[in-house]
Amino acid sequence: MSQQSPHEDGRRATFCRICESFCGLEAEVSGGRIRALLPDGANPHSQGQLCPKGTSFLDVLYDPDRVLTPLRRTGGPGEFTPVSWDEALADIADRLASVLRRDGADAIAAYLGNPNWFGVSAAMSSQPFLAHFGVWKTFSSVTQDAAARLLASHILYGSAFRMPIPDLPRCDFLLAIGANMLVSHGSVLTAPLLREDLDAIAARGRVVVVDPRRTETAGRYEHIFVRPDTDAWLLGAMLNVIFQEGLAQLQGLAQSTVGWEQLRDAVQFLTPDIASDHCGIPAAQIADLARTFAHTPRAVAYGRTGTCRGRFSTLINVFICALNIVAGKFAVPGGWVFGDSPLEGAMPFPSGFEFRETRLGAKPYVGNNLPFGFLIDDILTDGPGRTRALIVASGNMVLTAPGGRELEQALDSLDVFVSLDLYVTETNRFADYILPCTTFLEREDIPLTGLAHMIRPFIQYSDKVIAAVGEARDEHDVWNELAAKLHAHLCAEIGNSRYCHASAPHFEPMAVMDALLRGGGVKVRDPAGVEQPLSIELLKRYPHGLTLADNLTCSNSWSKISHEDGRAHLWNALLDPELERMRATPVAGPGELRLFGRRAPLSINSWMHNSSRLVKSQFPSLMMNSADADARGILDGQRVEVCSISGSMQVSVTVSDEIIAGAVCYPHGWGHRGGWQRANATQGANVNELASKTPGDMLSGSTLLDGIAVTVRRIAEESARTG
Ligand SMILES: Nc1nc2c(c(=O)[nH]1)N[C@H]1C(S)=C(S)[C@@H](COP(=O)(O)OP(=O)(O)OC[C@H]3O[C@@H](n4cnc5c(=O)[nH]c(N)nc54)[C@H](O)[C@@H]3O)O[C@H]1N2
Ligand SMILES: Nc1nc2c(c(=O)[nH]1)N[C@H]1C(S)=C(S)[C@@H](COP(=O)(O)OP(=O)(O)OC[C@H]3O[C@@H](n4cnc5c(=O)[nH]c(N)nc54)[C@H](O)[C@@H]3O)O[C@H]1N2
Ligand code: SF4
Ligand SMILES: [Mo]
Repeated sequence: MSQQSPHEDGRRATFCRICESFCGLEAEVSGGRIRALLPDGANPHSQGQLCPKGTSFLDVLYDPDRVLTPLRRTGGPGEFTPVSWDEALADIADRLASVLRRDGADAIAAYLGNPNWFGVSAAMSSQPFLAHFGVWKTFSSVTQDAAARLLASHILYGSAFRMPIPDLPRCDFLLAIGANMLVSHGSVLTAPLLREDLDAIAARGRVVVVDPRRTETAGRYEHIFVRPDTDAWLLGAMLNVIFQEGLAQLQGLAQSTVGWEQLRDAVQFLTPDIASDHCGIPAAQIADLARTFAHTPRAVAYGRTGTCRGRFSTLINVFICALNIVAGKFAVPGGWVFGDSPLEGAMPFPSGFEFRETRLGAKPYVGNNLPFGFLIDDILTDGPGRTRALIVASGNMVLTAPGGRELEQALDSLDVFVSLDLYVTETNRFADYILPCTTFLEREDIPLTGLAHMIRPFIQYSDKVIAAVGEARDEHDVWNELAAKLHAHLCAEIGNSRYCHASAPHFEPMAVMDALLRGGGVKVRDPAGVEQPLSIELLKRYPHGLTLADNLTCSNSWSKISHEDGRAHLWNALLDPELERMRATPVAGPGELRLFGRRAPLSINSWMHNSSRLVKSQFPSLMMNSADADARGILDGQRVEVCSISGSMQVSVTVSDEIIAGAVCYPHGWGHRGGWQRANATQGANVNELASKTPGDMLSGSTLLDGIAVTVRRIAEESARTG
């Protein structure tokens, strides 16, 4: 079956790129418009699985509030006038050129938001542009969701870009820490049939969820309540029990790792009793969990964002990997393994971590990301080398990152601020230009970010389903044109190869992708049964996608370690001060409240709240345990003020024993006041105004988002504002 071309009527196979599941979609096209988005039952990977965000994406594609021409700021924040692409790009190029002439690349910063990683066009072209002009002040959503995980990978495996995944199809015991997999649909994990996979594990074994809230995932399986930001104690104590009770795989550790004795000594003080005081889990349960984990042959510990945004996130992520390795669950079926990406052979895996000297001191630089707070300070602090120009690609930091009003002030003070987006957002309302980009339905792609994290190796190519709506352009076209106006041509440097003008005269990310696939070393059979290297051409012959293997190899994970000695490093001197800091941390006192986040099935971070069918049933509220509500005289539904050292918000309360006492919980991505009218009309506050720009985990620079110390007090009805 051959691929149809854009505009052709009929049913078109493609895939969703909102989250990491990359579910197969079928688009019904007539007259050049998509009339419906349906689950693709013929997609062998997702087999008809699709969540309501996928089917509702037409609300974004044809949103009357979507930006469809370049906009130039002509007044206060949010006041824009349409301009032509030529005019916009010429003026942006002039302004960037004068910043470069005057202050050099130090004065330019970039923020790449979450959707940037969900498409070949953006992911493969933003870096070449920034690298060409020497822009190193790069920031992203990673500081808000995974920097600690990347740093742990650098420490253990020698590359921040190597992240293991749990081999769920063959595992009998899943310990999920700080991950709400049934709502998020998995992160650093591509498994569109996740519910089926978890149900199957629970049927043959156990799924144990460690979370301060009885989430949708915890409620369906086994749940252990933990106090926010205390997993380091739980995991350290589990490791200690495993070492103390002779459950560690010492022979394997001696052969294939270094630093395991240091790890063993480091956690020696962490008895289950001490851990229990901190995390609130009974000591006997901690010890039992450690024993069961070690004794189950096919077990795996997996953590996600709830382990990446506290004060000890690097330590926690090292402990999770170490738990798997020490108990012999690494590189085995059902355990903790590296995925089998078809790009593997063509991709380099550099260390991805250093302390970078900046004019405001040394900062961790994790996977090319600086701590977000540094961006704010760097813009607002006078002196040579200060950031004067900012390019944001698919990011909405005012609602997703820390900084609050100070961030807004910084954004409004820039000489040049350009945003590539679909909407006028809370962030780019301060921009000089908004450049309208295509959505995933208007561009060709492969599930790039998912390839290394698929529990069942799979790949799919989708052409654009329809031509770009309005004047929207693919990200790579924007970067290309901007580069051309600055008399530059983009090239991608990948490993020792340089891909310039992959299809001259224009830098074509998909042509680079094709070269990488061909060079990746994976061979597959074409529909006629002839073995061929993987290529885009070949993938076009499988419109619903191609299964590359039924299972992961697993045993090859040791060979994917990037350290020169080929071993996993279970300890690093960087962790010594972290451990000391942990030892000096007191147990949470009575009456203390820690704020953490939650996701909703019908939301995706900050940007699908303009879809009526998705938001009409969503009423964000502060979840609070009844004991904490009673102690403060707060009733269900009442309005409260929540204060941290960084800011405050007024919200309504849901009293619920779904949440542990001593904590409160509020979703992020609300408090809209951009150009999205339906979103602006939603209730809800911007929880990130309570987040500090000073990192919680100094080592990785991660933002403290889960475990923010807050106070909550009831506000008199008459002074309650909506929001
Ligand atoms: N308190 C708290 N804060 C959090 C979190 C939390 O749990 N709690 N979660 C964090 C996490 S995990 C993340 S990943 C970050 C996300 O943080 P960001 O990446 O900063 O924000 P998003 O909400 O994903 O917004 C993405 C922007 O991209 C635009 N966009 C969508 N698709 C496209 C596209 O195809 N092209 C272009 N050019 N633009 C597009 C949207 O309109 C939106 O403005 O938020 C983080 N912030
Ligand atoms: N529906 C929906 N799906 C999404 C997104 C979305 O916004 N909406 N966002 C996407 C993105 S960008 C990402 S990164 C992924 C995230 O994927 P996940 O990490 O699986 O999703 P979260 O809901 O953030 O899960 C984090 C869990 O950690 C818990 N938690 C908070 N603090 C702690 C703690 O200190 N210890 C422990 N053990 N748990 C804690 C929270 O209660 C929450 O249940 O989801 C993706 N998928
Ligand atoms: S689970 Fe994720 S990829 Fe699948 S339809 Fe929903 S948003 Fe799209
Ligand atoms: Mo994320």
